[in-house]
Amino acid sequence: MHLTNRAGPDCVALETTLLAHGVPREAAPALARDLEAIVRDAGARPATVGVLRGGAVVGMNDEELGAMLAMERVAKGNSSNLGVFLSAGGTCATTVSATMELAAAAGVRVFATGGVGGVHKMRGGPLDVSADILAFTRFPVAVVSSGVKAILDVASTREAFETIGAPVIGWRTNAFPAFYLRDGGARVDARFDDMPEMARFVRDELRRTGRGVLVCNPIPEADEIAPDDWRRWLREAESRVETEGGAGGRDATPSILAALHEISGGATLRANIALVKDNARVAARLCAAMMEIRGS
Ligand code: PSU
Ligand code: MN
Repeated sequence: MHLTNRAGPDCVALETTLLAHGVPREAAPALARDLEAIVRDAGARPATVGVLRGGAVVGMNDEELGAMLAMERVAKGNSSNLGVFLSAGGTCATTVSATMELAAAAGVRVFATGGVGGVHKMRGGPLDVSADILAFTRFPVAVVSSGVKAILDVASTREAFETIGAPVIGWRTNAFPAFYLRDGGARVDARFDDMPEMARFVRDELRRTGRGVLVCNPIPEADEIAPDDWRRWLREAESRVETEGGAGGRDATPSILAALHEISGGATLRANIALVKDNARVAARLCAAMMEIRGS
């Protein structure tokens, strides 16, 4: 693999799929800049991850990120098709699974995203389980997220983490959050209220097991979406995507997110951006605290 590694253990990985597919394209460059600035301000170094013309990059520069986000259509790379882009000289944004894979190869231990993928069942479609889940069994990276996307079967997704034996921990929460909602209806394995304590746990766990940790940071209270609005919007978004012929496989998540952003008049987009930024802040603080542990 051709890997340009500008990162290391003092870095927080950021992914490109949420930029290229999770928000309207015109919002992506500013979000990318803001996330990198937030990580720096909180005491770590940002390392945005993507694949450009067959080369994996951990720590994309402005030119590389600008080139990717200027493309009209950017492919979505997860652990299953990452190698195809690498071998064919292709370009793709990386999802949680592919970002974990490349971050691990670059020695990066902390990664911030919005929400991880999981178990999804759309009416009439097959059972869709994101590659994100199993990536936690393979790559020693702590992923700071607002739990899993609320468009998923949240309870089954939480069970899947139990099945694969990856720890799910809460930053100042006992509840397993679901993206726009602070409480997704399930629990975390352990709650941490103190950053050095969480840093020690994460550092030791990554070393001991060689696999990932899901760190759950609920969306800030002020940005949470009212559950009633959420249920209404999701029903409408799903039926819209279905009547438009459905969106299978890799298009499912981007299509539903885009429909939600429209139906909610931008409320879900604002909430999404707010939670991603907060996750970047917490991830950077976690990374900085891990760097302070002697011998790490
Ligand atoms: N977080 C966001 N927006 C996103 C994602 C995360 O706020 O779009 C992306 C991540 O890259 C995650 C992907 O891996 O959604 C899940 O896609 P799928 O369900 O197809 O596995
Ligand atoms: Mn999927």
